[in-house]
Amino acid sequence: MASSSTSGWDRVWAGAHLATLAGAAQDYGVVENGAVAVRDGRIAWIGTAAEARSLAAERCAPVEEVGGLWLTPGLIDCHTHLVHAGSRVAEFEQRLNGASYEQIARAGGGIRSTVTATRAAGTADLLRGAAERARRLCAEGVTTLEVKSGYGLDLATERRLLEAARLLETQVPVSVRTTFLGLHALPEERRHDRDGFVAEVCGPWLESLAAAGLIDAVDAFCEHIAFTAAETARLLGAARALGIPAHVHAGQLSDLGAAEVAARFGALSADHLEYVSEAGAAAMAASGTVAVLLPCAYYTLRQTAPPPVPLLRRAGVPLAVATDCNPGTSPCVSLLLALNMACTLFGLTPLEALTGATRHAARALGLAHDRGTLEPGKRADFALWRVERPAELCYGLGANPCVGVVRGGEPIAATQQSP
Ligand code: DI6
Ligand code: FE
Repeated sequence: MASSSTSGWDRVWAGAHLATLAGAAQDYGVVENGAVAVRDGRIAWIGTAAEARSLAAERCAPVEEVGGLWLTPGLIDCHTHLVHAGSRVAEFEQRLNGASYEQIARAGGGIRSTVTATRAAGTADLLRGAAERARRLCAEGVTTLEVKSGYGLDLATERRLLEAARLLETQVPVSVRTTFLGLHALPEERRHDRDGFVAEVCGPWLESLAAAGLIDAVDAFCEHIAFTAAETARLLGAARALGIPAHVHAGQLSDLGAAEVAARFGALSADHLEYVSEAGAAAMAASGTVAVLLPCAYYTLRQTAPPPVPLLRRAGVPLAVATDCNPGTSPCVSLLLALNMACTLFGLTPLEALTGATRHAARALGLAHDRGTLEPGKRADFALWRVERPAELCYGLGANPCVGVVRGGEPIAATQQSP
C-alpha cells in the first residue's frame, strides 16, 4: 500500500483509520492507524502513521494528528439540480391529498412550475440559493458535486443556470461539474412545437453552451411525461459529435428503454432505474455505464418498486448513489441521508453505498482517474469522520459525523462549511 513520492511533502494527516475504497470491490481498503501525505494538492503517499511520522520528520513536513477518526475520500454527489428557484411544497401537499406526480406534471405543474420561478429569479438569487444548498452538502464531507440545468428551458435561462453552477466554485469550497439538461420538460410556450424545441436543444443551444465552455455533459429526462427514447438518442448523438459525454434520467417511472439508449451512446451514467430490464442492465454493464441510484426521490414520491439491485449487481453494473437534490421530487441536501436510504430502501450494503458516493460517483462523472479513492496521484480531497467504523456513515438519520474536510490538500475552515 505504501508508496513514495520523490520529493517533499506539504502536509501529513496521521493516525486516522483510512477507508481508501481503492482495493478490491469486496472491502473498504482499510489502513488502520494510517496516514496520508499531500503535495501540490495531490496525495503523495499513503501508509501507516508510524512510518509517516518518521518520513515527515526527515522532510520537515507538518503533521496533523487525527487519531481516533476515520478518513475517507471526499464524498461526491454526482446528480443534483441545485440551481433553481421556488419551492414545490404545495405539490407535496397535493400529492398527499391524492394527486400523482404525473397528474400534477400533465396539469402544467411539476417541472414547469419551477421553470416559471427560475426564469423570474435573478442570477444572484439563484446563486445564493444554490450556494446554501451546496454548503449543507459540503458540511457532510462532499468535495465534488454535479449540477444540472433544466429549469430554464430557454437558451438565455439555461445559460444563466450553467453560469451560476460554474460560479458556485467561487462561493463554496467544492468542485462543480455542470450538465446541460436540455430535455427536461417541454416548456409551455413550445407546447405545439415539440420537434422544433428538440431540434434547437440538440443543435444551436448545445453548440453555443458547449462553445462557451459551460457544459461538462448533457442529460435528458427519458420518460412518458417528458421525452422519448428517440429524442434522448438525438441529444446524446449530438453531444457525442461534440465529444461531450452524457447522463440519462432513465426508468424513474417507467421503462422506455432509456438504459439501452444510454449504453448505446456510452453514457457515463443512467440514473434512477426503478424500471430497467435485464437487457438494459446487460447493455449498461457492457458499456461501463454507471447506475446512479436516487433513493431520496423514490422516497419522496412514495414509490414502492425499488430498482432491481440484484439484477444490476448480477450484470456487473457499477452502482453510485446521489441526492438528486431538486425542489420537486427530492428536496434533500444530505448525501448521508441518501446513503442511508440506499441501504434501507434499496438494500445496498454500506460498502456499496459508500463506494457509490466516492469511487463509483467519480466514475459517473468521468473523474475516476482523478478522485474518488485515496491513492497516490489522486486529488487530495478527503473527509474526516468521528465514527466507529465506515458503515456508520450510512447508519445515522440526521446525524453528521463529519469533523473535517480537506480539498486539494487544504483544510476547509468550519466557517466556510456552515450554511
Ligand atoms: N427526475 C427527477 O427526479 C427530477 N428531474 C427528473 O428528471 C425532478 C424534477 C422536478 O420534478 O422538478
Ligand atoms: Fe434528477
